[in-house]
Amino acid sequence: MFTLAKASQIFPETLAADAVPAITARFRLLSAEDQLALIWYAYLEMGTTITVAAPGAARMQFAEPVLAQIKALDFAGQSQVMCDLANSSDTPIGRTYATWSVNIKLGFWYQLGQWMAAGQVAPIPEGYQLSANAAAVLASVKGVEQGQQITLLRNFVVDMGYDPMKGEGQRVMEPVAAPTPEQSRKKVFIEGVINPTVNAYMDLLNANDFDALIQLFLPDGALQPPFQKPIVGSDAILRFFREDCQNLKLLPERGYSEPAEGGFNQIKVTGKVQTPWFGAGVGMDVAWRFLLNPEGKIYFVAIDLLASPAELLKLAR
Ligand code: 45D
Repeated sequence: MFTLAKASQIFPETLAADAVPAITARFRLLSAEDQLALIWYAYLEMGTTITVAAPGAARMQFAEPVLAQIKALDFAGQSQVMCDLANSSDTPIGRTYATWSVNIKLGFWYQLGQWMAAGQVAPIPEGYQLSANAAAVLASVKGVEQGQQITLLRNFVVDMGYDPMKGEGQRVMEPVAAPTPEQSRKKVFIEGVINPTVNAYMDLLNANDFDALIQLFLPDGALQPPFQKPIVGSDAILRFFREDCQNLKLLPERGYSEPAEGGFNQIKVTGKVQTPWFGAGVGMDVAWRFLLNPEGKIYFVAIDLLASPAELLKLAR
């Protein structure tokens, strides 16, 4: 029978973008000043080709008290807060930050970035020289594809702050919007795959219909996001969907399915995913690796950020 460890090994020829964890590990070794400056330079550079969508008020309300507190400080105080966040120092702001969902963290930095550009919050000092290591990490960031670059920026932001609960605590998240009304939903077409569960997965996630989506999973099923450990059990997966997966756009292109042992079915699909932060400006190349039980319920699905667009076509053996 399948265990989770074994399930995660399906379609082993899938090449994920290993540059992302490698660059993230090198980034973590840099000083806080270097980290902030590096993100600033990377962000400026990206801004010439893609723009970040301004977060809505529903998301920003949670970060506003802390943002107001930071804006009221002098430049030295503001720089200190940002360094403390990058250092994961144990401060009240660092603890609050750690309770926010990913999107609130990103919204917080989006606002600080706007204020830094406008001169209202301490900028990166003019002529700041990155250390040799930081310059090398920045060069690596610039060298990867856009989908990998935004994943890196997201990783950098997620890791900041001080979390005594190590991710196990209650999390503050933006409200969950109502699912897309039935009549405005679109259906995906996946070349080479005709499977009701896989199609429903894509369509329900695209419609933000998380309550129906979770019904496709076995109670002890698991979902593994890119570069993360599997999230196990429907309660945890539903929480993840509500917290992290609103307004994603899944654009699966093709795939194939083959029988696995015990009457299970393994299906690999490749295609693109867009995040609401960048809209159609950035399409991330991904693979979904599904393992369905004989009744068509999801026992395991992994989402991989692919190493290169060539991986999109690497399907049948
Ligand atoms: O420190 O099927 C400054 C799942 C300088 C679900 C700054 C999925 C100082 C199941 C510039 C101010 C979710 C797994 C900082 C599929 C400083 C499923 C600011 C996959 C920090 C398909 C920086 C979904 C800023 C995927 C503002 C793959 C940075 C989603 C902003 C991927 C960065 C989404 C932003 C990604 C990054 C989103 C907005 C990678 C957003 C990235």
